[in-house]
Amino acid sequence: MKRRCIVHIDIDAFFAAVEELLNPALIGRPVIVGGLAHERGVAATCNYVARRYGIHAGMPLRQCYQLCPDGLFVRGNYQVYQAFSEKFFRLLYEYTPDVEEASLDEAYLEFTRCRHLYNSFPEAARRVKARVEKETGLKVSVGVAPNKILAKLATKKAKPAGFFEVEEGREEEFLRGLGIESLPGIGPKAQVILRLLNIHKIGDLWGLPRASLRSLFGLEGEEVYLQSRGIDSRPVFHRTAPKSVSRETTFLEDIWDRRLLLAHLAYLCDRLTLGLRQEHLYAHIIEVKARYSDFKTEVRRRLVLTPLQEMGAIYRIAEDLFLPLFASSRLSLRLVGVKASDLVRARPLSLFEPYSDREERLGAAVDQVRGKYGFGSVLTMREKMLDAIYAFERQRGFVLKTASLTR
Ligand code: DCP
Ligand code: CA
Repeated sequence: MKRRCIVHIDIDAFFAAVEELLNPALIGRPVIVGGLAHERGVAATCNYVARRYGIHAGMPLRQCYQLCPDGLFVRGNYQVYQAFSEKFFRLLYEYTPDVEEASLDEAYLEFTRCRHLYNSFPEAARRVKARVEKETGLKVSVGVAPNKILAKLATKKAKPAGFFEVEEGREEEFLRGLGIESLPGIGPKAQVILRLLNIHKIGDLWGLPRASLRSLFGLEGEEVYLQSRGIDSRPVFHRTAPKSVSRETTFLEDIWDRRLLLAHLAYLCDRLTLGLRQEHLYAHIIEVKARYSDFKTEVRRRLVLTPLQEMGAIYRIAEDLFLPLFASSRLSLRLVGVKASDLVRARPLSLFEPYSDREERLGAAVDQVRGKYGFGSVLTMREKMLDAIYAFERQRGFVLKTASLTR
């Protein structure tokens, strides 16, 4: 089998680096992005100067201030970062069509398919790095390896502004000395357990039989076993972001009751926001659709300047759009739908409010509970009303049996 060539590329201190580029007076000083020092909320990121003070992404701003009172705090401007991100990816696609957009500032490139275009992969990867840095003005770190996990670990090693290649035959040597915390499968809890067993480096993990890992961590243990050996066959997955996400449902019988209609609307919004979270998308346009018993269909939409992902915020708009549609008609409804479009990837930052990841954490917590106990385990008051009407299959999740639900 031919050795694959994967390049992982990640912008250093992305938001903070953009701020430095826009305002060179910041360079060399600790910069914290996400809000002002006295504000509530947490740091979205900080530059490497600030990291020397112990500051990191996710730290409450007040704590950042305590660690570094001389730090320069900026709220940040999401639209600007988005523009840099788009430029970053445009450049990458010039080298290969196999680009996986892993996050706003991070990508995997695969050169395996277009190997005939390049004499040397590491050299090609260096060219990509130089080009991105020249065209965007931002520093990037680059890792080159035969698969994704090794490439990502190589980038970590290269940070900041570096380049690291895991050469053929030297994979073991590379992995051996890395800390166990660098593996994605090893969370804080697993770290504590392993450290008690005097396991600190990836190389130390090799001594543990597969069965022990499985009894320690269950299925995760299987993951850890493979990861610690640098085994990873995941393809570089080029996915284009969807243009829109929508959910709609046709009722078994036409509905006239307003509260019941709003309950369906809430359920659809809930399903819709689940889709947005899974794709890491935020919507600028929210749209509501109503089809009356005479099959006439009406659509109302609203543009929001701060893109939304959160259920409550999207539901409020959907309800606002929906009520007049319903009030203006004496007919009952046979279908309702919601749609989110003009989608952007990554979290919005407000110019007027400090950064906070409260909503994302809430969404993630809800998804986690539902993953375990089914969709119906967490419902809003409105949705609970549906619970009484439809027989929800809790084992298989929350399913509207009488209605078709389309993605
Ligand atoms: N980001 C965010 N919220 C987080 C983590 C990151 O808003 N919890 C934003 C700010 C970062 C950008 O995404 O600038 C990229 O995230 P990274 O994890 O790649 O962090 P940085 O690019 O800031 O630093 P590094 O040099 O470690 O990659
Ligand atoms: Ca980064």
